[in-house]
Amino acid sequence: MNMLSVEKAGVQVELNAPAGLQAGALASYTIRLRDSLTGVPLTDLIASHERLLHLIIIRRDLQHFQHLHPRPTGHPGEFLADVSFPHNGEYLFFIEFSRKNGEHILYRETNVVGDEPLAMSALVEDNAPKTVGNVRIRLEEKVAEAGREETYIFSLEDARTGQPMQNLQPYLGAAAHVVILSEDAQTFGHAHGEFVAEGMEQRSGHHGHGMGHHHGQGMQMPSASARVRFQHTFPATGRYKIWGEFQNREGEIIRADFVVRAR
Ligand SMILES: [Cu+2]
Repeated sequence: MNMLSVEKAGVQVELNAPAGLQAGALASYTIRLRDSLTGVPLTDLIASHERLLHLIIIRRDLQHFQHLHPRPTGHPGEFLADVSFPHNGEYLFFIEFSRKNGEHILYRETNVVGDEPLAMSALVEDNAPKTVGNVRIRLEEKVAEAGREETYIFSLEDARTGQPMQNLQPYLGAAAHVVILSEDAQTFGHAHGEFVAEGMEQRSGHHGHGMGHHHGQGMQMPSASARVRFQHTFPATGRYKIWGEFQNREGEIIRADFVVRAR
C-alpha cells in the first residue's frame, strides 16, 4: 500500500504521551488529527481494513512489536490508545489511516520509555520456521532484490502433525497483515496477504500471466488455504524485519517474525 507522509497530505497528527512513561504501566495516549493549514479536526476518515486508525509500535531494536487500534473518543478527530510497554527503551510509533479522498497516510514518531540507553537494531537473517501455540509458520526462502517487486509465501501448519492449518481466517479483512521495517527503522511498509488458491502457487512470483494483485475481499477468499502470499518491493539493499499477523477461526491472532536481506 502506498502511503503518504503527513507533510505531503497536509495533515497534522498530535500524539500526546502521558508524563513519566514507565515499562509495565498502562499509558493512555490521546491522538488528534487536524488539517495542518486550517487546524480543523479531520472528520473524513474511512475504515481501512476494518479500523479507522492502526497504531503499530515497534521498539527501536526491532525486538518488540504491537498492533493496536485506537478508539474514537467522540470528539472530532480524536482517538485514545491504551499502550503497555514491556520494557523501557525507545519505541517507534506508526499511525496509519485513510481519508475519503483515497489517501492512505502514515505518521511516525518516537517515544522513549524510562531512561534506558537506546539500543539500536542489529538484525541477523532469520528464515527459521516459528511455532506459536499449535501453529508453525514458515516464510518461503528466496533471494530478494532491492527495487524489484518480490512475492513471498507464508505457510501455516499444525505444529504437531505438519498438516496445513485448517482454521486460518482473514484478519482485519486480509489473509495476513505484514509489516516490513528496515534495520535502520527508516523504511516502514505494510503489505496485505492474500490466500493462495490451490494450484496457483506455481505461478506466484511470475508476472505477466494476467494475475493482478487484488486485496482479498470477503467472498473471493478461499478460507481453507493455509498459504498466504504478499508482495513487497524493498526500497534498498539491507536487512529487513518482517512481522506476519494471522488469525484463526477462534479469533486468536498469530504473529511470527523473520529477517530477510535484500541485495
Ligand atoms: Cu491495524
